[in-house]
Amino acid sequence: MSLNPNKTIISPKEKILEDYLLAVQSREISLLGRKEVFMGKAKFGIFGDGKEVAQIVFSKMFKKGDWRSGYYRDQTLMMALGLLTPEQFFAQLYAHADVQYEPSSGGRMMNSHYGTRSLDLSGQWKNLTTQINSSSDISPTASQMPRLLGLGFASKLFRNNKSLDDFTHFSNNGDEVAFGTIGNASTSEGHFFEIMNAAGILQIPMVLAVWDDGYGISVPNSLHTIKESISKVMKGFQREKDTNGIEILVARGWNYPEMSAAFEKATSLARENHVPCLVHITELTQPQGHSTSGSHERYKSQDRLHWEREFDCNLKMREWILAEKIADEAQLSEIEKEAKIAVKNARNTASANYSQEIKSDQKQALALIGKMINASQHKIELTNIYNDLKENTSPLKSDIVKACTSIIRALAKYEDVNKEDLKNWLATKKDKYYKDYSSHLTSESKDSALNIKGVEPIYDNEAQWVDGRKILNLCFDHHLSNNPLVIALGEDVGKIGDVNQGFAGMQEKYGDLRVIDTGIRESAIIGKGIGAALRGLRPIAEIQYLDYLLYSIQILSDDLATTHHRTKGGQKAPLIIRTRGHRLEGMWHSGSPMGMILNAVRGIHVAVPRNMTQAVGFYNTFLASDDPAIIVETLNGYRLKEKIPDNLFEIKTPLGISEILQEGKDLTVVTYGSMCRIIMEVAVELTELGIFIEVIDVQSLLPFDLSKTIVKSLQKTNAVLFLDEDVPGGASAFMMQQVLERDEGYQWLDVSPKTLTAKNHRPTYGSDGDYFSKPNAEEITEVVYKIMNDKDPNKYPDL
Ligand SMILES: Cc1ncc(C[n+]2csc(CCOP(=O)(O)OP(=O)(O)O)c2C)c(N)n1
Ligand SMILES: [Mg+2]
Repeated sequence: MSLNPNKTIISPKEKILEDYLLAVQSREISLLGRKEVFMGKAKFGIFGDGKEVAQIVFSKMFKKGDWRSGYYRDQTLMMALGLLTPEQFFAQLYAHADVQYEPSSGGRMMNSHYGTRSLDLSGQWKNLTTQINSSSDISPTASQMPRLLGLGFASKLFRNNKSLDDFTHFSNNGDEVAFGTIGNASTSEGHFFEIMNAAGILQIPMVLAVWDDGYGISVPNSLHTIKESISKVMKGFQREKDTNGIEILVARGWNYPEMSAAFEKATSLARENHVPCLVHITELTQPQGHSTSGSHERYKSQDRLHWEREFDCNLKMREWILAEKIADEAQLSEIEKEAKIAVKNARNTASANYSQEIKSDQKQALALIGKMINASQHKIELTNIYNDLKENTSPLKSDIVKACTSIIRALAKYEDVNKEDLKNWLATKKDKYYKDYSSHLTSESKDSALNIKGVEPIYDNEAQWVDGRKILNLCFDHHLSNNPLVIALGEDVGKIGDVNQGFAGMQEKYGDLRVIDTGIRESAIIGKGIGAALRGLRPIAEIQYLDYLLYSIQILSDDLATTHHRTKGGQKAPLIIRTRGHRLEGMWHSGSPMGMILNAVRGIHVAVPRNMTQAVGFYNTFLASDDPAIIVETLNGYRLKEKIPDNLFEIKTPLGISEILQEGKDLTVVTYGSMCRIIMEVAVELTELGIFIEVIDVQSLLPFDLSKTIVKSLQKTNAVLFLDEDVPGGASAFMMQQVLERDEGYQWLDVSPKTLTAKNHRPTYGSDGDYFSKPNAEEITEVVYKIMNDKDPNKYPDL
């Protein structure tokens, strides 16, 4: 069957042959990549075979400044865009931990997880409009969707908000298109529908290609999608005359001109008119099956396998080139030969580059070990270790560490100058190796939130007492007026200024491009924030109640928390998530699932202010930094009166610096957030029992007490209670581990450490529900007294 070029613009002859070369090269990469895994040179492989031609056509739509948010099938797209070389492909397959060779992730992510570098080596923004940008891929299916929404949404803001005109290194008048890719099966995820609905409402420049190969691993479309077609499913989303919605286009994945026509139409609608488009690319194949983990012969019928061979896009392109007499058989064979050689060479270069550093370390280790062998009493044992390491032709860094550690252990009882040399050398290497994998969890730039010094509030004698919400309102007004990059978005944030009126009046003052109402779609809210932050904006994305953070915890955990780390400092998304929690009313309005958050979001700072002044200090800190953060305001604090500090706009709450709210000598109580007010009331009552507690508000949970205030307090009180509204074993367990283990606080204790938490269930409704579900004053008093009784039963006899 020959393709029939129609009215679409077809590239000139040479360009088509260049495209064919790339398609064949990319296929060779997939074939060779799979072999590398089976030969044990790499651990796992997933490839883009069967999608080559579609991705080459798609690549022609991109311009400088545009963004991609895609998934692991896109090697051809990345190469066609000039964002990936075959050497870099293999460097990632081998996990080369050097961004010079593997710029997507510095060897941190499994192969085919791509991304470009938005930041220079000092962590500062590059000019994003002079490069094509790819946000960094992650593995969870459809998780590229929330971020894609934000990338497209940012263009809308840059185009329509004139105060952003000066930020020419982020955008050129909002002309940038956010291009997405997703697998057919992944469209079954909720993220897909949530985001397509949001895009259709927002009218943003977004073009999403669905690569449809009929399967998601082994599961066919009949089990994934109504009518086995996502473009049919989406018909109700289709825009019509004078309505919003999306444009839906369909093209077959082996048909070059058909795809050109579809992508060109979609891109021009998106770029010029900010219409989001879905381009369903059907009839794609997956010649090597899903990944190196299995073979597709197990689940595809003979008929299907036969069809896949016949409709292989590269084969179809070849047939088309011959039919159209663009080249003859001999020329194509030459191209195919050239591709094979180029890919083999790239593999060899990448492999040599990957092992260069390790082999040099291996050599150094062998030299140091060699010096010890003769002098040692353990000649045979050492020689065996030496020989094993020497004969290892593809050593890992861990092989070197293991060998050196064995030697040092074998010589534990012997003094040897050479042993000291080896120990020092190993310590330096280990330091480097650990950094290879663990650096850049949060910003390491000069703008890191950890570098921001605290500035205490100063109060005038005449300082006004106002509702806590007013303090926040003044803060948000200040930032909106001083930094055009700041935007706020969330449910009810716009017109009514959020459910507690922190943003009251702000939409009226700054417009709906700055203070933005959204639908009820928490993942989309966070995705909008992530995408906008990746493009230089400073969003404050609101999750209305802490309990509803669960709807977005996946995207916070998988995407935002990992952005800086997984790109080894190549990308940042300094998004602030604003939410409110702790005690108020009922199961879904008074949760405090801090343990869940702490365990899920390493890489995001977590601030837990006890009042709105402290919260403002955190907003000021984070907006001056380039790290992402979650700020949990206290739900019951908006109507409590606070004094307006004289220096409200300058105050900064520092990260990881605990504050002593009350000094005491008998027992240290460690807490945060809403519990602070309760414990301060209890502290007064406790003095009547002759107990003087020291109350410490940790202020931020991630990072936690870097100031070591708690351990210093334990040196004085020798007793500790961790007080928390989370479930038993939640945030209280985290705090206890940090204090007793990390900071070695155990050594100062005269009595067992204790936690007092909420009950082992969701807090129940009503005043009594709250009283009996969360730690109450009487319970706290009882626990504190019991600790004192354990500590000194004579002074504090049983009550
Ligand atoms: C949330 C989640 N569930 C399961 C997986 C495991 N998984 C990886 S790829 C895949 C199938 C995806 O199929 P499709 O979207 O059609 O993309 P294709 O691989 O066919 O290109 C699955 C189930 C995952 N990565 N993420
Ligand atoms: Mg699929």
